[in-house]
Amino acid sequence: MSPNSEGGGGATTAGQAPMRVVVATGNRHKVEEIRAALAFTSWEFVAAADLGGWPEPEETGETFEENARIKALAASETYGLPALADDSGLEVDALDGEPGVYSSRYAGSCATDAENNARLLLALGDTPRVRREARFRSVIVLVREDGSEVVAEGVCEGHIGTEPRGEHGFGYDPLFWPDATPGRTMAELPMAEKNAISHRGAALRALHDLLEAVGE
Ligand code: ITT
Repeated sequence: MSPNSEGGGGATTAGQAPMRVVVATGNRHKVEEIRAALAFTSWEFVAAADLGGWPEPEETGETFEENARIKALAASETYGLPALADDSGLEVDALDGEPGVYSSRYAGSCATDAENNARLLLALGDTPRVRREARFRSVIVLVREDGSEVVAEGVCEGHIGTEPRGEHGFGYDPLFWPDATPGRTMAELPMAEKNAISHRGAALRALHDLLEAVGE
């Protein structure tokens, strides 16, 4: 079944209990996007924060994949369930790929989205439009109950604007103009539209395809 086809049940065969998966994140926006992007499957996503005792592991990795693995393993060990983690961020060409894995902490360890966005605008200064190319990247790690892993990645190309626009989404969405939606920032896209073109949506579809290819 194609990930976009209707009818659900792509992850389990008819009659089986839905696969319960812990989403290893403290970011509620991610949980909502993941639920919406994979709503066509019969998977049931439970937010780690809702189960209590989420350890919020330190993200000591140097890559998105390493950090996603740290979070997914922590959740699967804590809750004894399959666990899915997203590690993601913004790579700006004119800043040599920054903020990258430090996206959530760009303006400091407890920085708000608004503070991170302000720091990004400051770092780019009057850099002209042609040099404001950037991409969001998401790496998803699923740790199954038997400890085996599936890794998937997605990117979304675009550029950084000069002032925030839009109310949807989170993080750098108000500053990011996806190539796929000319005239609108990511924060001007309702969730379904964002998921259709976003890095996280692409990574989740790739994950689903990988599982489907092995009959799961
Ligand atoms: P968890 O680690 O608990 O999942 P987090 O928000 O800290 O939550 P990351 O460590 O993966 O997640 O950092 C991702 C940061 O990258 C996020 O805080 C945003 O600043 C940015 N980011 C990632 N995906 C984004 C998106 O879809 N829209 C806007 N900004 C995004």
